[in-house]
Amino acid sequence: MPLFPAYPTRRDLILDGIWDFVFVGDSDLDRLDPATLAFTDRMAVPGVFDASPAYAGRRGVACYHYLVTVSPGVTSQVHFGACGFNTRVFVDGQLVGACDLPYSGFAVTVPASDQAQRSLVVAVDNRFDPERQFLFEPWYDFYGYGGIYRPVRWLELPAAWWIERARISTRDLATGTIAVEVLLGGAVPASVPLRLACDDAPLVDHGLVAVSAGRAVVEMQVPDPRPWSPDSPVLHHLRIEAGDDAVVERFGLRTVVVDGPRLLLNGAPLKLKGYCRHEAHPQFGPALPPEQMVQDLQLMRAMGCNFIRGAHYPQDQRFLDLCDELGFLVWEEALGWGHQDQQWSRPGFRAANLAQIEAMIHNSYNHPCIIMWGFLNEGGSHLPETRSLYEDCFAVVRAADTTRPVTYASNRIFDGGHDAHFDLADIIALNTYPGWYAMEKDEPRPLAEIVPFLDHCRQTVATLGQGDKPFLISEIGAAALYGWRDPLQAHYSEEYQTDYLETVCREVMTNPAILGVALWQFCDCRTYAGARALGRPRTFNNKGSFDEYRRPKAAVRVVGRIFRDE
Ligand code: ADA
Repeated sequence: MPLFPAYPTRRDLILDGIWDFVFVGDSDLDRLDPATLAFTDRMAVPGVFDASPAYAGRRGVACYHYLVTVSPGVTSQVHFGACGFNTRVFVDGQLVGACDLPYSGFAVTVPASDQAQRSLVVAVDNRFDPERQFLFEPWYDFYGYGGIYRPVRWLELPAAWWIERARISTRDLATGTIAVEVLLGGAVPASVPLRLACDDAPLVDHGLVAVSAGRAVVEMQVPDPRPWSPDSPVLHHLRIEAGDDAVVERFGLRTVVVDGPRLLLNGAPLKLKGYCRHEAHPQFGPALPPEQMVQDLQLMRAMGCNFIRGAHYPQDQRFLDLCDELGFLVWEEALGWGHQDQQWSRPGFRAANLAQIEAMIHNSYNHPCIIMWGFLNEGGSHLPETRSLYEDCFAVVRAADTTRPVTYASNRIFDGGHDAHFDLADIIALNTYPGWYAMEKDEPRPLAEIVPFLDHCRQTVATLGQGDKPFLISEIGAAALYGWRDPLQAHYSEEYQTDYLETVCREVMTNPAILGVALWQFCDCRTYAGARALGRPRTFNNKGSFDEYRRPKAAVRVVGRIFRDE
């Protein structure tokens, strides 16, 4: 379960565990009648059914069932950390909610009943259905699993109105001044009584605070303000009481500011060193157990990393909690990959992107670890026809959060196809693979291409008039098959990957014009099957510095030495 928000006065049921299960297959999700289902199997939640060998490769509708014991006569919310791809939620046979945004946290409201046992059915569909699924496509370079990816929580609500969340923003670091925006739900009155307590300090009565558009806003000072940073990841807690409800949120005091080509954390310039990381494991798919999350961060910490790009979707709140605690800096982004015109010309695509961005910011706002938002990975940003889509995405982020820079990962420094939207971004972020996808010259070990090409990229960004912004390498890397040592030290050998990443990391660490790097990628992960996987031996993206079981390849020692500055 994510640690925060906590609702200390409510009945809060964590539904993670073993649920009833049936794979229905080729059925229409929107015509499903839960009364007709016979649950013949069992399945773990969180979990994806097609990571189970028994259901490997299956696509279609799958249903999960759980009997929940609740207080009769009380309205509730069910919070889902994320499901995929398309989800319908039924309680006692009635549809109570839907979500078509894979990897997104969402909540559904469950009307009260006089029964103490409620039958919860969650139906998911993992088919690439262009009519219904706008954010996941079969050409994405990571496997699309079906199931309940993240924790499920049943929360009973106070009678009339309640606190949904509180968003906490640092206003002044030195004095510890914060703005607290309390988001309210239900039949909210025109003003609400607010009492706030920070850390161990006593509750302070703020009296009746006016509510506008479901929000009540107050400013306050943290009693013993200590800034959050990777070296000192201090976290504060805020308890908010309003009417019959209370919430505890955790936050960090810190500022993130773009200053010309520099990115400042609490006023000091950053050098970002780290990896792009998929939530992926051969046995669990994207439903990683917390043990694996902790291990991943320990491995990266040992290498001297301070930065993770959460590729390519909103992250598990438990993972972000850990990043807050261990002092990692995170780029969180909406789900996307190599968009093509059949996607952005589809009517629902834009709305789905904007909805996911809003949900991502709503869910993750208080994590101090998040230092930038992103979206539309390699989304056709060289094309004039994508301009308004990018503009809308930037606008939605900036309307929801003015405290963090916004960016997107572009792969568009190609002659004849330069990026056309960099002017919108606060940080220039480039995915580039010189020395790997370097087929024209067909040299055995084209390592010499790397540094000149990175220079060429920065010069091109400058000629596009964007040279005064921070320049971040959001992806770069080379594949190696774990254990494959080779006298030629050729492509796919651990030697080539090691030499490649050494070249990249030395350049990043010594070149002050480069803000940092998110190497592609932390560990190998399963990708598409079928002919698309040619070039993806084993149907894995093998550019991990670790393999899919987190066994280190030779590059780990070398990258670690450079990142740790030994
Ligand atoms: C892209 C993409 C990654 C991965 C990478 C690769 O840059 O964003 O998800 O597919 O290429 O391995 O080629």
